[in-house]
Amino acid sequence: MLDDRLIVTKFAMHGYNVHPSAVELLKKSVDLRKIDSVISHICKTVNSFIITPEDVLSVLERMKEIEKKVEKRPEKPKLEKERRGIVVRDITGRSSCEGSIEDFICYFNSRFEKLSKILRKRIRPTPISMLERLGGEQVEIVGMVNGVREYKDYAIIELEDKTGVVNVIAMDKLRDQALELLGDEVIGVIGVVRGKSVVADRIIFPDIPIKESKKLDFAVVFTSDTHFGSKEFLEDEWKKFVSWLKCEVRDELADKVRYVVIAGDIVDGVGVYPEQEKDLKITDIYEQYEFAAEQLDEIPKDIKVILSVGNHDAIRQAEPQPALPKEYRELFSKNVIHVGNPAYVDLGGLKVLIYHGRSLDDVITKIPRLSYERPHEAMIELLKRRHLSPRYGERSPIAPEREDWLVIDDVPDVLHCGHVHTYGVGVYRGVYLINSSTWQSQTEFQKKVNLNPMPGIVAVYYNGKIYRLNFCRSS
Ligand code: D5M
Ligand code: FE
Ligand code: ZN
Repeated sequence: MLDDRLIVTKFAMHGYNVHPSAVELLKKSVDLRKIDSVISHICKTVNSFIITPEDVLSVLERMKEIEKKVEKRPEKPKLEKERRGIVVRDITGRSSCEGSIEDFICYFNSRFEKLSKILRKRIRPTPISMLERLGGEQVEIVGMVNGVREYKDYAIIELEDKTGVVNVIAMDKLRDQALELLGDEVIGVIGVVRGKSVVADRIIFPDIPIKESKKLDFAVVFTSDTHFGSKEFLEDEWKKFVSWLKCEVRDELADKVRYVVIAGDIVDGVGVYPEQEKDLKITDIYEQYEFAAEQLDEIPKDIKVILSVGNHDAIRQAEPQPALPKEYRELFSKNVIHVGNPAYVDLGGLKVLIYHGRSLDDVITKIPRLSYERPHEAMIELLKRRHLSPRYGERSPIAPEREDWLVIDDVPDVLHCGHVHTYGVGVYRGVYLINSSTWQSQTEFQKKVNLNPMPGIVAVYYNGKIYRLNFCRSS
C-alpha cells in the first residue's frame, strides 16, 4: 500500500503540492509500480501548483484509454513487423515459464539434451548407471556438473546423467581444469573406471568448431550500458559519438555504418540497488525511456539500432529476458528494433549473438586468472561451455523456461556482451568476442565495490576487422 508521505514527496520532487483528497484517490486507484509514471503524467498536464482530485481523475482516464487502445492491438504480429528485415531469435512472446517443479525439470532436461547432443558428435557416452560393471576399462561419459570438491593433489567432480551420479577423479593438470568448473555445465570425460569412480584422462567441453571470418562491406557498431537517466551518464561524450555516426566528423568508417547494436542496460532504472535515487538524474522510469528514445532518435534513420535489455531495464530480471514492454517500445523511432536478452540477430549476413553479460560476474569471480580488465577472456569460457549462463542461480537469475534459451546452439560470427562496463575484444576459434564498455562514469556505488569502468569506447566491425573508437579521450 502506498503511503501519503511518499506520494506528497514524489509530487514535491516535481515542484507540486497535492490536495489530501487527490492523495486518497491515488492510493485507492494506482498500483505502486505505476505511481511514478502516473505522477509524472499528472505533473506534465496540470496548470496550477496544487494537484486536485480532478487532475488525478482526468489523467487516470486518459491513461486507461491509452491502455485500452494498446491492448486492442495484437502484440506479436506488430512486433514481428517491426523486426522485419532482421531475423531475430529470442524469448519475446514465447515465454512459458511459471516456475513450477515441472518447469525446472523440463529446463534442466533441455539444457542436458542440447549440450549432450553437441558432445555426442565427438564422444560415445556410456550411461553412468552401467559404469560399475566396467571396472578397469576406459569409458566415455557425458554429464552435468553437480559440484567440485578440492583436495591437495586432486579434485573430485560429481557428474550426473539421466541414469545416475559418479565421482570423477581429476589429477595434475586436470585438477586445475576441474577447479575452473562453474557447476551445472555439461561436459564429457574420458577415463578409466576404478571401483565406483572414474579416473579422468581428459575433460571435454562442448566447445565450438572453427569459424571463418566474414568480410562484409558495411560496418556494425557495438556498444552497451548507456544507463540513460543516471547522473553519471556521459552526455557530451555520447553526443560526440552520435555526431560521428552522423558523419559530422570526417571519417570513412562512419559512412559505412548500417547497424548499431546496444547490449542492454539502456536506462539506469529505479530501485536496482540500495539508495540508487542518489545516482539518478531522472527518477521516473518512463521518463528515463523518453530520454533514451530522444537520444537514439538523433541517430540517422538509415542506421538500424538493435536494442537489447539488461538487468537495469524495465523487464523481468530472470534470463532469458523478453524485449521491452510495448508502452516503452512505442517511445522509440521506427529504426529501433527491440530484442530480448539473449537474442540472435542476422545483420545482413553477420550472425550476432547479443547477451547482456550478467553471468560474466560469476565467471570472473570463480576463475582467478580472469579479470574485469579483460572481459573478452571470460566470454571464451561461455563459448567453450556453449552456454551463456552456465551456473544456475548465482548472481544471474535464470527463468526455468521449457527450452534452455541460454544454450549457444548456433555458433555466431560475433558474441556481443556488456554489463561489466569495461572494454575488451578478442577472437576465439574465428568468433569475435566484443565487450563494449558503457556511457556511465563511475558511480558512488561502483567506487565502493571497486569497479573501474572504461566508458565511451565502442567497437566497430568492418570487413573482418574490429576498430576501437574512444569518445572519452579529449581530442
Ligand atoms: O553492472 C555493472 C558492473 O557492476 C557489473 O560488473 C556488476 C557490478 N556490480 C553490480 N552490482 C554489484 C554488487 N552489488 N556488488 C559488486 N559488483 C556489482 P550493472 O548491471 O550496470 O549494475
Ligand atoms: Fe550496466
Ligand atoms: Zn548490467
